[in-house]
Amino acid sequence: MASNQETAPDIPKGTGGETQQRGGDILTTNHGVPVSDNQNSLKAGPRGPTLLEDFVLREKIFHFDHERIPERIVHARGTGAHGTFECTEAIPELSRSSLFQKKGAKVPVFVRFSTVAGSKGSKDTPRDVRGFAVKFYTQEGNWDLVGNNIPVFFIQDAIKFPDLVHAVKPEADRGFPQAASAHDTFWDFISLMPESMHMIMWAMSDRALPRSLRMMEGFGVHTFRLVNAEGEATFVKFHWRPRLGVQSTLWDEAVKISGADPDYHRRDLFDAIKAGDFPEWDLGIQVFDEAFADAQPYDVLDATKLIPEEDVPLRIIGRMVLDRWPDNFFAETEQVAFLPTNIVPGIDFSNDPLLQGRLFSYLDTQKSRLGTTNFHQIPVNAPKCPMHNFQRDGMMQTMVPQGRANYEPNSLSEAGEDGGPRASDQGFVSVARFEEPAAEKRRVRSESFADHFSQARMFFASQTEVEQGHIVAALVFELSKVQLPHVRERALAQLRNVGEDLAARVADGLGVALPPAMPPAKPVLDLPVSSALSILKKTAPLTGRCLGILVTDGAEGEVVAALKSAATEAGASVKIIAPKVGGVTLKGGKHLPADEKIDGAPSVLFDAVALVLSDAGAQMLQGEKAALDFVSDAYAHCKAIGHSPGAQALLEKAGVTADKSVIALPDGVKSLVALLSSREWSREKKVKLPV
Ligand code: HDE
Repeated sequence: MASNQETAPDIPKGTGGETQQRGGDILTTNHGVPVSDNQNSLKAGPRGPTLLEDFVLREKIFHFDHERIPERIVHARGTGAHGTFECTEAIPELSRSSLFQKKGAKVPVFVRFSTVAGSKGSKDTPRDVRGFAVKFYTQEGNWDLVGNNIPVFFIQDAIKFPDLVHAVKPEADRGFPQAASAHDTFWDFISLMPESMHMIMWAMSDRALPRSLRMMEGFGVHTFRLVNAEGEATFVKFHWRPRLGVQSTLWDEAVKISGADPDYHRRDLFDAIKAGDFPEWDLGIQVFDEAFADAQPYDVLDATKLIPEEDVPLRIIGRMVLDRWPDNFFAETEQVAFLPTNIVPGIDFSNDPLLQGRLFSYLDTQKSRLGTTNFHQIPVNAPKCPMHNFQRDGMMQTMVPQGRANYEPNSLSEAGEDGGPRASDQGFVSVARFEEPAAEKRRVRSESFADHFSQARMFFASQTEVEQGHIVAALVFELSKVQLPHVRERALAQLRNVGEDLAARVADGLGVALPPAMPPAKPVLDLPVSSALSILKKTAPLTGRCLGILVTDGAEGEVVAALKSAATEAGASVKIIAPKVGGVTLKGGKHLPADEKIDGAPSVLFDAVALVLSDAGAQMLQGEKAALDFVSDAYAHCKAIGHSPGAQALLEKAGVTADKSVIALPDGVKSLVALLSSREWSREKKVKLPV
């Protein structure tokens, strides 16, 4: 086949992934012209006007003026990483996907985590659902599992999505609040949509306040299908399980983190990958058939429902490791385009009406956001397997198709030569299935979607007392921000269907009377509790946690060293915080450099703290608000506090009273580290945190 490539070998072929700058030491314009001066524009004389002729200046400013692209309508704020997915259990009997044929087989992935409601520049730690989107670059094309960290959703039908998003985003007339659901329009909409109540329970729970992106579960949410080589299909739900366990912050902590470090989650992910502590998740599936689906009191096509793990246990079939930070945030994390329509042979959709709507939305939105139908050529979006078709031209076309025929069928030559590619019997085939042949074409919601409260009640009942307290506090906080009394009342009326006790506690927290219940469309069932829905009923390892050690001049170096080595041994990290970032002089004269200055690293950034202070240092810190806040917040947030004898007076001034998580050092070094992933919940009764 004749090609220009033979005569000009250094021209990039433009297959996506080869569109890097070509290097060289000399600065050039976008068109390769060497630039002689990058400091001064071209002027008519040293103090004269700038000349229109200055193509170097104009090109530079022109390009800069257009650097931004529209942010995502939802999930605008996010961060991503590259990694690998490995099949740990082959499931050819369930799926013919090349991903799952051989234990040990690996493919590259790109993952983007996000918040939903806030703009691109909002904070990392609002109360919000988190996006958990994974692009698998398989040998048969890209599969995107575009999920969330919560297994259910607010609405059942895609037609309500624009309303939901309008309601939660900043209010139309005033343009605020940013990244917050605690306002009238959100609760107005939600309280008129009883189907959202299950998701509201999750969104008001600690799940919406993850401690780290590395400590979140992920869910495909919808029911999908797995299809084997014989064309036999089963239903499936996808789950990601973090090896670091699930962990959350407290609300008061999340609020303070957003001030101390609005980039808390992306920094945490970046630091972990940079340190070689690569986050890992197991991929689990819940597989079930139509008979199981038909026997449940809910519809598996309804995205406001989950399948309790007690009913269909998780089967772990893979492992994902994130081990490479993107080279460029914009090129990769911002331009990555996830599409639920990116599906591969061996996996298929279900009729979930929310999923069906998404199958339109994502492709459509990319044209607005990335500006061209050729967004699939951007390296992060391009498949890493052969890709060949007759789609042609369009804005920003970077491929240079070869050959004469750009249509099919054609008879110019055999497939693969000038005549181009042909469909194959190995290609994607949708599951063949009769779709209720007698059904009328109607705008309708299935009767099987009508129970809006039973699983919401199950979720609340499945939480520990502490977690239930957090849900109540979150509802009280959110509804206290609602200014329209009728909206607040309607929300309370809906909550009565979830639980009388829950609604009464929220009404009490608000200081308002409980309104009459809103009659549910269907009787609310008392389903068995599902312990898998609670965070605190699961154990969390120490790995990935961070100990903050506050030091002053004259501190005992051996204690700091012992803490460091115990933490490192447990897989945790350590940060040294000092009155000045230059560090301290330890007892004995050795210098200890600090990572942070005390008011730059409040204790909300750490999982537990140690106060290794000299008597004089502790005395001095008693007069510093930042030091008192450091200690009193660690205490109020139920974190373990280790302290050297010198710190006693500071503890007292900060209001700390003894309990088993206030630990004397140096004896308690190991005990302190052992508490890095747990909290002293008994303090919640002593310290009334603001809600
Ligand atoms: Fe999305 N969603 N969504 N969504 N979604 C987008 O696509 C949409 C839904 C999710 O990191 C948008 O590329 C509709 C459920 C994630 O780039 C948009 C409906 C779930 C991300 C869109 C839903 C999600 C998005 C905005 C209801 C969990 C971020 C930009 C039918 C299973 C992906 C974009 C990333 C992003 C539409 C509901 C997850 C507008 C219409 C349910 C993780 O197309």
